[in-house]
Amino acid sequence: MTGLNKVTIPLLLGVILIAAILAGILVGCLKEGTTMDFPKDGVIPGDSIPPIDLSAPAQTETATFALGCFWAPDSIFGSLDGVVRTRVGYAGGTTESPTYHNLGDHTETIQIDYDPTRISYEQLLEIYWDSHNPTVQPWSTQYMSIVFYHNSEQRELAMETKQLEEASSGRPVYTEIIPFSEFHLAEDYHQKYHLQQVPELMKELTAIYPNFADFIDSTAVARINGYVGGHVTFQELQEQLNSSWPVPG
Ligand code: MHO
Repeated sequence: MTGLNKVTIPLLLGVILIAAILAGILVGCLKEGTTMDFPKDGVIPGDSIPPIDLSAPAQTETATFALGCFWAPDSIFGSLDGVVRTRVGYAGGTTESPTYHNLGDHTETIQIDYDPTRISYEQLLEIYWDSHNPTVQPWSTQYMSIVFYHNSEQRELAMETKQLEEASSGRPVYTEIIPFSEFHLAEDYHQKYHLQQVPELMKELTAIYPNFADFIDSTAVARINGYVGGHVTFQELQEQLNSSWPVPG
């Protein structure tokens, strides 16, 4: 009996440990939005370039933000009406040709091209402040909170809204507000990350956008990434994909 226990108990503990590790991995995957339940087929009707990508506005402005890991912001900002393109990369540092595993002093950053007649920089800033907690001191340069302004108007708005954040939270806000200088595009596997975890959708989309640069720059792809992240419903997504941008003027 004692002999049996000597073998059985450690074996049982081992099995429990393995089960706990597997459960942990599963919960981690759910957190990353990889096993969500949503339609994964026929997202683009007719499997051809949708209206939203046939009429992208020629005039856009750019916003550049750092707010922690760039995967979720790519999906949050990509879901917004008025956002034309998103891309993720590294900015703010001096290390030449940074990569994810050799970031040096750069920070994970998202760049957003938007149509200022459809969405304002102020509206983007509102979403920026709401999408992270800038009162928590960042653990590393990689995950700093930074607004990289492209002009003095953006700088003013960033400073004003940072003050409002400090007033409403009653705590210091660690966000830096610095001039934009350079943006280094991140590796392909980081672009529209949540969407890239859904093979059914990727199969459909890479058939429509065989060139990965077109995939990154597509408004439709940004919206589908927003949908996978849970920021728009299937119906809202369909309306977005089928809408055309108004001709300016
Ligand atoms: N490795 C972290 C963050 C990735 S983000 C691109 C995670 O798995 O959540 O820094």
